[in-house]
Amino acid sequence: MSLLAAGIMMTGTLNVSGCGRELPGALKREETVTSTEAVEESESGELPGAAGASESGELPGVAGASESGGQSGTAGASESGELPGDAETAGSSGKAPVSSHTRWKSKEPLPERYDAREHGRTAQVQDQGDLGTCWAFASLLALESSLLPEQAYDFSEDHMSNDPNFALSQEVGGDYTMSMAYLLSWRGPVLETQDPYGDGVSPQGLLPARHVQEIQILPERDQETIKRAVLAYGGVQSSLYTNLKNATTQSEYYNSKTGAYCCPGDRIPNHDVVIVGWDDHFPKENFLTEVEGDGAFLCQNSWGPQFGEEGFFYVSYYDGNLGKTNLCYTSVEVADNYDRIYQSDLCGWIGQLGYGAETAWAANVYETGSQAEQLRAVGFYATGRDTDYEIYVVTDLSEHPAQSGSHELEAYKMAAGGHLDYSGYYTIRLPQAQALSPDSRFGIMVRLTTRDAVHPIAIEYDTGDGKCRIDLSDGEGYISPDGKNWESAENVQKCNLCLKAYTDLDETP
Ligand SMILES: [Ca+2]
Ligand SMILES: [Ca+2]
Ligand SMILES: [Ca+2]
Repeated sequence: MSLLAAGIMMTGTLNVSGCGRELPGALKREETVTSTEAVEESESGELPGAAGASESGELPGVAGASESGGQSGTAGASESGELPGDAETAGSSGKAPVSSHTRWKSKEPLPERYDAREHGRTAQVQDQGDLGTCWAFASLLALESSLLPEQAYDFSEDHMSNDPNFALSQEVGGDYTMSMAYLLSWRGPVLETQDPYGDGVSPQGLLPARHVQEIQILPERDQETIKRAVLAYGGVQSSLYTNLKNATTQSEYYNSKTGAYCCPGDRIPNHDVVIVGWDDHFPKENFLTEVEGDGAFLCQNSWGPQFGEEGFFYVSYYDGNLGKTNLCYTSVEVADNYDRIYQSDLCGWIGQLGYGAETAWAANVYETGSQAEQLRAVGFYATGRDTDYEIYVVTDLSEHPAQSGSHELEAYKMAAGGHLDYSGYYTIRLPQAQALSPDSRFGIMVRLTTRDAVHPIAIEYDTGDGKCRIDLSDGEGYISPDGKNWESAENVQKCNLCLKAYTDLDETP
């Protein structure tokens, strides 16, 4: 059979957050664009898979939505009800991953009001100054919150926003796919003390203080799930539109007396904040704009303690943007959880690829070093809600499987499988580690089926928008519509696949 044409799309509705400033038009990319002519037929009926954009219209608080949040599958972690901070103990004992899904399962009614500040679960208020680094602050404040109250960290926003893989300057801005790419590649987070903010320099060679292994992207406008995430994991990173620029500016959308913000309507978001609580009875009269009803999320900003209520403010449930894109740091492990990470997507989830169907296969081939290793886990993005995955491993590959027309990739073994409710990045620990020989080539592959998707595979590629410095020479990926017929990701589609492997080195005899 001949291969179906594969198509690439950019992730949907990605915006560069410039923290209140007007951005150059080229950066306000909100259209889905395609990069290959082969994509035409698969584009019809396209639903942007990223950032939950296809979920628009979903009603907030759909019953049961939060009950099934998280992941389930053969590689699921323990059911013991753990508290934030268990990553430390779990990681240092058996190097087991922290269960991500059990914390969602509470059937307890949600409180009408919650304030993470009262529980010691908000990070220290920060000031981004004149730079367009709100995206880095929101990411790291949410990450820090997820580790509190047991573990208090101040991570370095400078290190994230100065990362050499990103081509945007600190003045311009960034977005959450960049912070995901940075954290999930283990380039960070590093400590603030190692790379203090705002001095224009970031030392090289710093090592991450923690390893982020899972970031879930919560469904758009699902207030109940956002609230349950705040209770279970801490701060949830989200975006809004604002014409405020710092603590001293004013806006028709912001009541500085009550710390209440609401910009109804369909503006492009340009500022990132962290949701750290809510109040269902926050009076609608507190807003300058007319809102439909009471209720607001409590948010942490990065404009210093002079802004709002010592750095925090309330954003109406009826704001046009807050709650559309929601990142939750659901698994943050110790930095020695695995000895090695294999990856080719240092710039992360930039686009998506598929064959016009919900299912596609992706494989990355990596080469071990001079020591035997154990393959412990595989990591990938679910690009939409309701993703079924199957993970396969093939070891001791001899040649470039697709380029040579060989069938080596077909000799795979299934290693894990399961279901993911939300989009995001997931690390799936294999129930049984797979032995890898020294100086050998091994392939990890996933069969992904994402509801309503036509491009289920996350890829790194050069969109030409000047946001990231893409290196395609660091990967050997293959894609397939059926797990039998493979084509080169790099040679045919000019992309790397977002598909990482985590290994431990065998003890030296
Ligand atoms: Ca910091
Ligand atoms: Ca610095
Ligand atoms: Ca690459």
